[in-house]
Amino acid sequence: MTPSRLLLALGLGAAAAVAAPLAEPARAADAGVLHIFNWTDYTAPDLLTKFTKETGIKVTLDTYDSNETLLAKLKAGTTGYDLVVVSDDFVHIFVTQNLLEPIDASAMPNFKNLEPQWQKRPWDPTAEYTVPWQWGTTSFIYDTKVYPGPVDSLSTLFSPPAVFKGQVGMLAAPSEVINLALLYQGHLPCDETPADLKAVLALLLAQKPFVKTYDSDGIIDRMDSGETTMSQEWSGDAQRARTAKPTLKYVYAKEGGIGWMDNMAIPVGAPDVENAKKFINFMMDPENAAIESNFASYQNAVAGSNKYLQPALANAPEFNPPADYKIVFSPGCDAKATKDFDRIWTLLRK
Ligand code: N2P
Repeated sequence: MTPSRLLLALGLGAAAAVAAPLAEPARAADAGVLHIFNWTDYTAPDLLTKFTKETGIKVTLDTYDSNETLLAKLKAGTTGYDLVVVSDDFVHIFVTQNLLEPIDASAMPNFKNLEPQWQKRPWDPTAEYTVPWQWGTTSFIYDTKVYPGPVDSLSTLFSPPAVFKGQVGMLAAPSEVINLALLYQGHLPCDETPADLKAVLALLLAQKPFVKTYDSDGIIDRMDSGETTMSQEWSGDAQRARTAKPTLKYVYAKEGGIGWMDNMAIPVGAPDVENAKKFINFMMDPENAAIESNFASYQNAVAGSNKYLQPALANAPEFNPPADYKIVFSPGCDAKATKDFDRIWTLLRK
């Protein structure tokens, strides 16, 4: 699949979120240390060591499990973080709420290394706030030893065969779960039609007895131990799970899957904007981008990085969606859809 084909599926979201009051800038006690806040299990340790070696800048890393968690943290005020990673569909929410610092990425020396189709992304057309981190798809994995299949539909995840009772893992964020359920039911992400959302809630409530846990962290371990035998999953983590346990299979469902790109950004109030910019520029180097892809198993947006990929990753099915696979990027939900999703999520989780 070429990224240009992917771009066909992209759309612009309506920015309708309410502006939050600005937090006082953080004053980190350890000035000069770069504080990164990224998704769990998503930052190559070698990359941080290399960055420190090349620049002398020390790095700390904290993690979160969803865009919703990151948003809540930044909205709550001073965090002391210099660099965060936001998914495409949430960028407009962070920008509208004045949570991101303009960084003018196109003026950075390595910006030219980005593949042209990722230099102008619909969620940040002039690279005013963000630079691509990695991209992938969201679908699910299952253990072929527990259920031989064949499996070609999201129905296996949402209306599971009896053998999966109490053994399904789902991601822990409304945007992740509801958008995939909407896609399964033939709708687009961020759908606000009351009847469609009612049907999604009914689907998720019926699925609930099959669900062991809603948890976006620790999926690989739970699938490896057999605590869960089927799980909603992101493509790269699915590749890593299968490498640990070869009976696992990532499903390219006939209904399609959700596509996403995560993006580096600098939060307003970051104590070390200049060091964060150095790190962003560092990540647009082909070799560095490949170190990250080789660790997390997702595609990056840097031209020339492919030659540094490990063959096991470059040839992995999770890394290479079939040419006819329907990948749907979420346009980014507006305030109304976000509220609807939160209501469904509360009803599901109570
Ligand atoms: C975490 C991967 C998160 C990617 N391991 C979700 N966009």
